[in-house]
Amino acid sequence: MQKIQNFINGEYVDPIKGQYLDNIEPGTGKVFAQIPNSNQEDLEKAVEAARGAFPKWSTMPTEKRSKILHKLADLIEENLEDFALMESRDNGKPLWLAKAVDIPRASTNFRFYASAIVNFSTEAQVSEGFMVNYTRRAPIGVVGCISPWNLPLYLFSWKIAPALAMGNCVIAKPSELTPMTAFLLGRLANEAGMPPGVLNILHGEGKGIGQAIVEHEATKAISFTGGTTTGKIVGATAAQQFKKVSLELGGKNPNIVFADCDLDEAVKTSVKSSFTNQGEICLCGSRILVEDSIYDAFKSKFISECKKIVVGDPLHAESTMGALVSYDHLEKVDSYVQLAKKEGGTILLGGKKLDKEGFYYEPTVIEGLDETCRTNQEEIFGPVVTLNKFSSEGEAIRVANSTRYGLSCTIWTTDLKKAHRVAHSVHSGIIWVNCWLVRDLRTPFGGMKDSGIGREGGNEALRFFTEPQNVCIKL
Ligand code: TXE
Repeated sequence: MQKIQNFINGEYVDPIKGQYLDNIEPGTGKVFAQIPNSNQEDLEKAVEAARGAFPKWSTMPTEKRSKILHKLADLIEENLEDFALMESRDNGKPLWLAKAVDIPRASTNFRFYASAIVNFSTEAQVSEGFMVNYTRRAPIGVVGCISPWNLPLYLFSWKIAPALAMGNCVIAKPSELTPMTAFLLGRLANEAGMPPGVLNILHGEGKGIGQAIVEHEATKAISFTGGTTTGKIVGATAAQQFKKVSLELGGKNPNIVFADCDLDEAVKTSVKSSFTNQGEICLCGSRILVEDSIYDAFKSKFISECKKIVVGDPLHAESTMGALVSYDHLEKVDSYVQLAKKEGGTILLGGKKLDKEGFYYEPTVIEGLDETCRTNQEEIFGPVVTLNKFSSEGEAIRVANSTRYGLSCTIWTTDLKKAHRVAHSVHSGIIWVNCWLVRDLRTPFGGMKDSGIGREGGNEALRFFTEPQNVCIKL
């Protein structure tokens, strides 16, 4: 069985205390690797390495840093097969999905920020004849990046790429449920020419090493993606030391289908926005709101398309959906379906675990639930969606806004004015009109309300990883 290591100062090393956690393969339910359960001593080593690497890395010519990140992007592409297989076995997602989306997009993250950094410019304000102000955007120093299990390498790279591009040294922790692709990345960082200590990767439990990274006085900024409950703890901890913090948290995203939409397109994309990656994407549309005049038509088409989904072994090409990430998560998802029944919901499709080894759950569609019930309020983060009727634009907006979350929303309509009107009334950081999950990496990414604070993406991320300093010169 494979035993993975931490990556500190350009070397793979065992955890100092020699403690490990089992890593379970969701597709089989069996242990397939062991991962370090790192502690404070491992962190001190990583801090020492990162601090030592900072003076050189932060003053390296931008073009040179950019070249290293481009090379890292190339190497991920060259190792696509290995990365995709690891990601699929680690997370339970279909192998074809990891190959087509997760790993290529992780490579794109490095390539995007490698290019962005050479095009990045800071602000200057000139008051003619009086003064000139310019903003110096210096890298912060050592920063902490903590990522979740649903899109393991994609979200890991989404955080570390802008931090590194800006000249920071990183201490990163992938989720203990999906550590394998981050582990593979260390070797490629060395091959790409990244100096030792610039990127350090520690594995282990959130409450242990994750919390320690946030608490350590060396990490001056924390970029976190994960659950809202954990986000609260991370935010509160970071606030004690006035650290910069970016929190990308959960969602309970509305998918609003107006009667004047292109129904076939709305159905086709809604199947994807409900069940891609087993519904384990924070941007999935888990509450489908349909205008009453087309409710029955939408429902029958949607259900018949959902019936075509094949749940099965993530490594099999014909599986549309793989396994959920863990036994605990499977139980959590199932408990929400049981709750939905108690709350009066009707299960139109699915609603059961699969009778096989591994953590498989049927794609599940529920109707007949009030917007205030827990099933429609809490993030389930699995293959479970609710169908709900609305009778007016005002009602759709009110229901869309009725949760504590505000991450994303999709609007289906062919009426341009209505699309803008509704978009501007829904409290979500990301609005898609007649599409879903289409991303331009230059745009701000993040949520409102309990879905988080701060924005990632493009220049927002580059700016986050700097300490702005205004310099004023009197003329
Ligand atoms: O995430 P956690 P969990 C949601 C989803 C899911 C729920 C819980 O609803 O069911 O969150 O999932 C690290 N200090 N999302 O428990 O705990 C942890 O080790 C520092 C939405 O798996 O938030 C991991 O690396 N770090 C989400 C990361 O935080 C800590 C994606 C995320 O884990 C820590 C995943 C601490 N005190 C789950 N405790 C999204 N928005 O995409 C944990 N961690």
